Amino acid sequence: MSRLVVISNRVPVPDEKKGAPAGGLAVALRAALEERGGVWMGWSGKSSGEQDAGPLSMIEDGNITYALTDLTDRDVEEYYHGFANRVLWPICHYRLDLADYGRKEMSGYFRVNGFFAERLLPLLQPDDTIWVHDYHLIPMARELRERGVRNRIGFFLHIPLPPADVLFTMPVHEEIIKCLAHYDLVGFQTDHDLANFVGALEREGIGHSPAPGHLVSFERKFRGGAYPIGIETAAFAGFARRAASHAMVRKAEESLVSRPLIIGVDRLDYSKGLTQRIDAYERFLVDNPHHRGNVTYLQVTPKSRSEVPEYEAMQRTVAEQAGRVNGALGTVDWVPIRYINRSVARPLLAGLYRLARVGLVTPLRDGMNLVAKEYVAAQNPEDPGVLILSRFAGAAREMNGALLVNPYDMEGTANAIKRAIEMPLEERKARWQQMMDRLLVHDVSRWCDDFLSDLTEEENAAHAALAT
Ligand code: GDG
Repeated sequence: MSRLVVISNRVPVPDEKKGAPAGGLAVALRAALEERGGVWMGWSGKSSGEQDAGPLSMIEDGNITYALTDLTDRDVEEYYHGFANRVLWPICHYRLDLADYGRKEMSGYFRVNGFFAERLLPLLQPDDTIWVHDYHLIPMARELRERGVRNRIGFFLHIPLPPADVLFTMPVHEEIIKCLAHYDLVGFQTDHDLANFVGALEREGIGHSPAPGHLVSFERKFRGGAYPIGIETAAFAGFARRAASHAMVRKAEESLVSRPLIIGVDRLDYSKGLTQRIDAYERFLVDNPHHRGNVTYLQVTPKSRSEVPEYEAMQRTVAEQAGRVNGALGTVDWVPIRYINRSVARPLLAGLYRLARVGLVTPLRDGMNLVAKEYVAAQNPEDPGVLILSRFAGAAREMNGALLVNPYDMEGTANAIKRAIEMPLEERKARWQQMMDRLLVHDVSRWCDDFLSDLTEEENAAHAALAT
């Protein structure tokens, strides 16, 4: 088995584990690296100011080497806050209204990718398998190839890939597609994302798919596939079972005084549909007065990307909205929404999932959404809760026991909340079992294995081949 080299924007180094920002990527990849040994490289999250970054900082942990680089202020501004989070993120989440395209940011994005490639080069061995993650690093393979790297290089996009009409609003879309053609394998969360990619190639006559999973574009042959990311299902289920006796979880349980709990857990991000969700919950309470005072909605929302103006504004909006609902509908002995605007510890989170009768996961658009999967895995098999899931989350393609909702349809979501709260035990069990069976098989190790075996299989030996 060859070594694995992972490149992602942020790297969860061991001593940062506790305070690491919430995110699905960290949990998913450590397991694969531990098994194969190798390197995980990325940005330290620190700025070197106006000075060029110093040497890589290297941290050894068992058979994993973490390699971190600082970036200059200008790099952080243009590459991270600029092109990645104010162009690629909104466009891939269908928010054309929020995209703020600038040539300076775009060239910073490509420059920083070149810089990462330059720094990675001395760490590479000839038979390493290289796995690049997410929208920050799309040009990485091209940058490495230009520096003579012939290794297998795979790319996984954690966020959605929108259809051509949306993608092409980005002035530099053709360059982005060209960059993807330098990988041996490009992985998406769902078959819809893959189909959107093929559609984008065909729409402008810049590529096609001669056979399922095979792609040709800009005179390069490569592969594409759908690899829905999973969680460590069995481990997380055990973790949640044990967390039930955690002191804070017990306290939370006592404070509910037998009211059913609805839980939402999301980074503070406009893609997660928080304002629409609170509207739907309010509608549920207004339409169902008998449930008022008899249900509690806990929304855990760690801050995220606060330096980006849209996120800063949203932080205020959501807090105000929760406050308004509590002011309008709360009573002296009942608060409709408990809103926590910071990260909670993972054991507490697992215990809270298990306590909750309803998991409310209603993003307007989401690559996968691991919260939906964690919520299901955390349930007590004898008394499982109900997952309400947006049809626009990648997870909706798999979670067939969920109540699927359209998050733009406030009444529909309000009705689903009512249905979930009132759902009889037998139906809850049947729906949960269906989802859990799938999650146990399609867990995160399976995801890694599927991607890596497709990336390394012999049939792909003519990797990064020029199309003839
Ligand atoms: C991206 C894509 C895709 C959240 N709050 C707390 C906390 N979290 C953890 C959750 C979960 C993770 O963060 C969030 O993962 P999601 O998948 O829901 O969303 P993104 O962060 O947007 O992730 C997404 C994912 O990548 C993986 O491919 O599914 O579509 O956008 O693990 O548990 N963890 C702790 N405290 C919190 O307060 N400890």
